[in-house]
Amino acid sequence: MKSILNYVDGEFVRGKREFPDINPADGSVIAQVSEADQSLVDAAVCAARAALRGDWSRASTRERAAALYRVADAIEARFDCFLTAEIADTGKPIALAARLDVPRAAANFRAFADLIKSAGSESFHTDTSEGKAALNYAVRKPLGVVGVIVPWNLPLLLLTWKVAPALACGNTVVVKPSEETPATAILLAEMMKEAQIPDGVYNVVLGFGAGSAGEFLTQHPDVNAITFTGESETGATIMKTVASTLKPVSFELGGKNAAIVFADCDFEDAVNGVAESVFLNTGQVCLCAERVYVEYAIFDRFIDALKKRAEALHVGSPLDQTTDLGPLISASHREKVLSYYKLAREEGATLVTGGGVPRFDNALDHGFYIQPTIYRGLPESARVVKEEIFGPVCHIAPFDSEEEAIAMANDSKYGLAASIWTSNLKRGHRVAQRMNVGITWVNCWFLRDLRTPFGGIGLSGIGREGGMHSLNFYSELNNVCIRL
Ligand code: NAD
Ligand code: 6OH
Repeated sequence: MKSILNYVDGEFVRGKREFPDINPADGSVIAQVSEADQSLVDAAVCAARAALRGDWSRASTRERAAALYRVADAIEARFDCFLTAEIADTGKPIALAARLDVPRAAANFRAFADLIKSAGSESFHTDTSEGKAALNYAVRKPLGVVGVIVPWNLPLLLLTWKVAPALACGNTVVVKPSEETPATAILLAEMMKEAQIPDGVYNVVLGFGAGSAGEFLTQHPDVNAITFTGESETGATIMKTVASTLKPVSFELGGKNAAIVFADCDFEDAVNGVAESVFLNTGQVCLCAERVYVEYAIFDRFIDALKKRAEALHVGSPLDQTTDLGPLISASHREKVLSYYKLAREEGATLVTGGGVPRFDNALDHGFYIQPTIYRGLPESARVVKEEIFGPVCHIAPFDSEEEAIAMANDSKYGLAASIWTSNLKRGHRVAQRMNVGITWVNCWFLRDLRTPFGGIGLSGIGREGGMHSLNFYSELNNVCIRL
């Protein structure tokens, strides 16, 4: 049986306990994962601190950018290894991982290498009271040791989205991937070696959250900042933990995202786009739409078309190139999503399609599959319409007016993303600007430019990452004032 070991100070290290890494497509154990105990987390943080005093933080931005390019090249050179590891851990369809997850990992390193090379800093000419002048300029310095805690839905994509800018700014990192998906974080360690990133700059500790590697990392007095992507509740727990050591945090949390479809949309385009936004990655993307609002004039036609799309999705083996939907991540997550399917019935929803577990009559029956599902007929106050489910499911409701659609979309404690489907340019801008979210797409969804601000409001997060926002989080500014 394969073992997945922690990566500390350039070495692969075994912890005292192990836990199984399970393939969600058939429930089989693919590896034993070594859990980091407190002493291993201490060792990782200590190595990261020592590396901060070494060549990495003192390197010129050009040298660091060149190193990040080498990491990107190394990922691409081992594309198939990353693909295989990510698919085995997550069960995501090969076509999806090949077009999204692995390319984005390389793109993240290149984007932040480019950015750090071109990033300027603020400067001001200041008049002094005695009629003279002063010059102010800000110098970017590393934050220090950054703890990176990421979830299981887009493991490599989200990890590199944080590690790349953190390293670009000269920090060192201790990464804690999800217990469900440890493989690609460790594979990336090999790429770091190949790319000659100094030992101690990139460390990985494996394990769980509370009482395990995640909590040990957030508690650690020598960790300078925490960047976290995951559930809103976990964010709240981490915030309490880091309060005693006053660590800055960047949080990308949950969502209960709305799609608003106006009668003047390009119908086919909107059906395709909304279907993708509901079902991609089996609905396990924080940006997925779980609330779909459709203007009355096209409501019935839209439901029929979305139902057809859902029923045409190929739910199957992740290794089949034609598979659209893989399994959910785990048996317990499927229990959670199924509990919402049950709740929808109890709350009085009308089932449009799905609602259960598919049968394959082969090994996939041991996997954690679930049917793509659409409900209608619930009041806006229903829990199914309010709470994040994180599965391939949406509730679809009609609206009369633009104002009503905006009010319903904004009636959420979350505020991550929204999509708007209309051919009316003015309406597109008007409605987009009124969305109480961090990211709004018009006539598209999950179309990413890595230079743009990314994050959420309310329960969906704290702060923004992306482009200069990432550089600003992952560095400290020292303002230098010189009297001239
Ligand atoms: P999770 O919060 O359960 O776990 C995320 C990570 O935090 C894991 O590595 C976990 O081990 C760790 N963790 C858990 N408890 C901890 C603790 N007490 N201290 C320190 N670390 C702890 O989330 P998940 O189930 O892995 O991921 C799904 C969630 O992530 C969904 O809510 C989804 O919306 C959200 N998400 C948000 C974004 C975004 O960009 N906004 C992106 C992806 C996922
Ligand atoms: C959440 O599941 C998806 C997050 C996506 C990003 O952070 C990104 O940079 O595309």
